[in-house]
Amino acid sequence: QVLGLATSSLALHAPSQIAAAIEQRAGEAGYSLVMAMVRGSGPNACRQALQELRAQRVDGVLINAPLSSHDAAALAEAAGAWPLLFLDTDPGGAVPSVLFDPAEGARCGAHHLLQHGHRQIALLAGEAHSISAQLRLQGWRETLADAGLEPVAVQYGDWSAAEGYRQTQHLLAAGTPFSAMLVANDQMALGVVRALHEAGRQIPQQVSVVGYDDTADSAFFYPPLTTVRQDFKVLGAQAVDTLLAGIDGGMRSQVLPVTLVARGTTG
Ligand code: IPT
Repeated sequence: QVLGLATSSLALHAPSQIAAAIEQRAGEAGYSLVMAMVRGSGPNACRQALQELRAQRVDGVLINAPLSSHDAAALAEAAGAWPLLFLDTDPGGAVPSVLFDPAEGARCGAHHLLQHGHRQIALLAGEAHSISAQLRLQGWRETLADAGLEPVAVQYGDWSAAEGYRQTQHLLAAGTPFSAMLVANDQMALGVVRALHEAGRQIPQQVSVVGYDDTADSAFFYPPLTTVRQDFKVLGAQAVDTLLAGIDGGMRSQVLPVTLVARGTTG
């Protein structure tokens, strides 16, 4: 028996760690895993990957690629009785999904900075077309607005360290005063921390940084990264168990908890 995984680029740390966790749980359950990369964004890119998996006769598919509720619903409808479980869509949508709560994750990170007294906070969001990036950004904005604040800057990056580095250089060059940054993932935060170091800004004495993901390497940044933890092992296990239930009958959507891990980049 075979499960399918249609995934965002495995060059990114989060999708690759999620894929590893899925593969492990599938193996424990006696299934093998076939993967198809979703190249590009949107429903057509996803449809292509699903066709590749269909041709390999997988019993059900996990989709870890950003899809709006609307696009996810269209794919699920077209799949008919073939079970699809979505890992990167809006938790408010109608399709079966296993997701970390993006609103809660964003709130934790922003709250942590507010508790430390920060008022000048810059935002570095993820890829503009990604639903999770949009929902995290919205959560940050709402939490800041509840505290009577507007972000001092809003930028977007493609989830890579290189982009975190470049966007932070732009922010510094613009001369906007800021005491903290909320960054939509740890990989971008790696580049952010490097750019701040090079500019002579001390972390966390002059600038605090909060990441998002808590990938396996994040505790080894310098300083160790404060971040929002998404437990990818739990995600992988729940995703496989839910899909297997779907192959036998019904799937129940789940929202998984996130937690703030306070380390050395905030104060
Ligand atoms: C999301 C990660 O948080 C982010 O770092 C990036 O890798 C992105 O995936 C790629 O699409 S996790 C996803 C399950 C919302």
